[in-house]
Amino acid sequence: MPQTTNIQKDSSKSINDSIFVLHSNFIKSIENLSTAPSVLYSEIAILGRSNVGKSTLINLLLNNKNLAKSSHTPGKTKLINFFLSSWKKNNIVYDLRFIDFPGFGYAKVSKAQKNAWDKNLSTFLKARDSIKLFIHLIDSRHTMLQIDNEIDLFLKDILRADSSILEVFTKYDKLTKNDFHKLKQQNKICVSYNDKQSVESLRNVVLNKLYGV
Ligand SMILES: Nc1nc2c(ncn2[C@@H]2O[C@H](COP(=O)(O)OP(=O)(O)O)[C@@H](O)[C@H]2O)c(=O)[nH]1
Ligand SMILES: [Mg+2]
Repeated sequence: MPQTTNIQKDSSKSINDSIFVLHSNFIKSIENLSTAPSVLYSEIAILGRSNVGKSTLINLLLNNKNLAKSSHTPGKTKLINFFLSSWKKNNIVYDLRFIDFPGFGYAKVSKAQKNAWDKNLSTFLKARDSIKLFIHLIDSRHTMLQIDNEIDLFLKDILRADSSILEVFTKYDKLTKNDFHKLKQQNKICVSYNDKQSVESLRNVVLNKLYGV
């Protein structure tokens, strides 16, 4: 699989080195597995309940605020969206494919539609073995929600030996200083759209999880 382009390897650099986002683009939207793009890259699934900040985080990580549609209306995204991004770290270029998923527990539909949609998502996530990293977004203000517990159990259940789960706490700008420090003390990864450094650090964690760099 053409996942990395090795220009010049320098393993002496630390995990916090700068990552340059060379290029990012939208690939396609799909409804289910049958029309998913062919497997060419390591894929990163961004998951979490509606409105937790999935689309916003993809735009931040991929350095293009117009890629994933962010909305003030929970549950707007119904399709599974694929994006490609090339990142350069220590002269090595990494091609990564990100997948933006509609929120689990999609809000404004009937229970039957919601169940059908959750089943569709589960089928996709179980079968798509090119997903090497599942990023589970949790709202830092509401860290004990039932839906996040369900997502966590589900991901642990489908996790393959060559993939991993990463919990990321969003919207930390809305926390009191005290609550923020509590999360940081537990070594939780916190991001905010007001904090570029938090996004840069997360890019480093992503490359570290996928490639150990
Ligand atoms: N305060 C704050 N709001 C955020 C942050 N990230 C996203 N939001 C807002 O949360 C809402 C939902 O974001 P969105 O990315 O569409 O969530 P999604 O449904 O999970 O894709 C939007 O109004 C965003 O502007 C953040 O870091 N801080
Ligand atoms: Mg979204």
